[in-house]
Amino acid sequence: MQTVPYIWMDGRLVKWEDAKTHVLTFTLHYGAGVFEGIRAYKTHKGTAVFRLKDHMKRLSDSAKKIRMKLPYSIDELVSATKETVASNKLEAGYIRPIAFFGYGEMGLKAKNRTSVAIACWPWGAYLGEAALAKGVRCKVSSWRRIDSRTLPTSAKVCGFYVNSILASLDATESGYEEAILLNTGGNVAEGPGENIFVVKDGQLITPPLSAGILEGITRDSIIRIAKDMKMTVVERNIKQDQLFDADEAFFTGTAAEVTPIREIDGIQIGEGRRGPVTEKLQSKFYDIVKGKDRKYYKWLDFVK
Ligand code: PY5
Repeated sequence: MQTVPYIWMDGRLVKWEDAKTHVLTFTLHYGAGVFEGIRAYKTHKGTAVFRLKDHMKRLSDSAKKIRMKLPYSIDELVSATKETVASNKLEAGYIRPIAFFGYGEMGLKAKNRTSVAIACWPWGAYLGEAALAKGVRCKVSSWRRIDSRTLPTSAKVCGFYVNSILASLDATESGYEEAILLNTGGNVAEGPGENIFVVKDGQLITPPLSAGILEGITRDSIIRIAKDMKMTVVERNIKQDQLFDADEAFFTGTAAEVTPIREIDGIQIGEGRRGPVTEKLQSKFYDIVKGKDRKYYKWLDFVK
């Protein structure tokens, strides 16, 4: 990975190479920590962080669901993020805040001190630059998305990503680029780190939050953009075979942005390339994050 000079850790900027923690860090052992993925984009008015406060609000909500008290307010985390991006002179890239229980006791009931770190680095297209235009080939994973009766799936918890990692590896080791996970009820849930949308007969369809998905901020942005474009957006369950009938399909996520899906389990989706609706939404999305659409300035937080 590409490094930058500083990482914000527990209230101050430390050198990248000094942002360390003890091997008995509680979260390293049990996965009880929360994190976020945020992007900063270069605009003509300087660097802007996309929906920063919404991400920090979700971090705080995630923490609450694992009984973690964050030692900083949402506003403090927002300013710490801007300070981190600015001091590293990062024009565009990815921001990773994480809150974890540190070193102390090892029993499961331990309430070790919560540490918070905010790192950032330059990071291009998650599924590759070519994927944004061409689309990706996906595999419906044999691993089901973790169930909301077992874990608070709406939270972005470190340990939950073992499920995502196994699905990702299942897909890539079988020669695909990304996985799609069904939930334990057999409906489509999401990608390992992305929400999913399909286009059918001019309608935009995406699984509801009750499918046990992460309430993606990019998902919400695309829903709002589509509605502003007067498109019909439907949140409803999607069966696996309905994926194959789709005219178009795409992923949304901070890392993945808007990535078209061109094939699922060897079956071509639509024309087998980025569809026109996907392209329209994708291009609007990039205009917005790059500060080219005044109407959506409310989603941009300028670092200076
Ligand atoms: N679903 C899952 C399981 C996710 O991890 C993510 C984000 C999303 C959906 C999309 O949410 P949002 O639009 O709010 O980003 N994944 C992270 C990201 O930064 C981590 C990827 C490794 O995109």
